[in-house]
Amino acid sequence: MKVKFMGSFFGPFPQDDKKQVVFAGRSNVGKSSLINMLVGKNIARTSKEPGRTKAVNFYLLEDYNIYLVDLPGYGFAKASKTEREKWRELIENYFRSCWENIRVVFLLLDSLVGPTELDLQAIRWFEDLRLPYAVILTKCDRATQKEINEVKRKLKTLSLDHAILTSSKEGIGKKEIIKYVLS
Ligand SMILES: Nc1nc2c(ncn2[C@@H]2O[C@H](COP(=O)(O)OP(=O)(O)O)[C@@H](O)[C@H]2O)c(=O)[nH]1
Ligand SMILES: [Mg+2]
Repeated sequence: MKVKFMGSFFGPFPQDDKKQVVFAGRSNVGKSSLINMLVGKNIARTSKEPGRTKAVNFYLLEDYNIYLVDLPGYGFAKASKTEREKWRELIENYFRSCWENIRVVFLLLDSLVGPTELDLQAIRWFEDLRLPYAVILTKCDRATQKEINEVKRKLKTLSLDHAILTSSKEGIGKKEIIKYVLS
């Protein structure tokens, strides 16, 4: 897939009317790896160390004229209060200024961990802002079927009936995400 890095933004953000597909979730959940899997090359920087992505990164899918947007992750232990406030301000500003162009916010959850308190807060936030969102389970190669079913059951209790199962390591879920993005 033809893809171009458009930059790391702290605001203002690109203001053209291309649709945006957003990847959100805890730090280290696998956002950058998933973007790399989708585009078939290592364009987004991945890291073992949580909290590396501090800006909002834009990638242009040239064939579809869609932006893939890699948000900085939340919830890494070492973040100070000031860092958390900065993060919130940045994302709030991003959602506010790009709201009309956001086609979907993918909320990434670890297949092994499931939704955490911070993920639930993120979901409430998306709902308050009337942002369309969908759940993606990452790193499914690390979880057993039983563990995945347990997470899915938990999601059902939150009325989240559909989750796309993925593994960037094993290339699982690519087709389903692309189908979702293009539908
Ligand atoms: N086993 C496994 N590890 C993964 C997968 N996706 C990401 N990781 C690892 O998880 C860590 C964080 O990934 P990254 O994409 O940087 O997460 P981000 O902080 O959400 O962008 C890295 O060490 C990745 O190699 C996956 O599908 N399977
Ligand atoms: Mg990242």
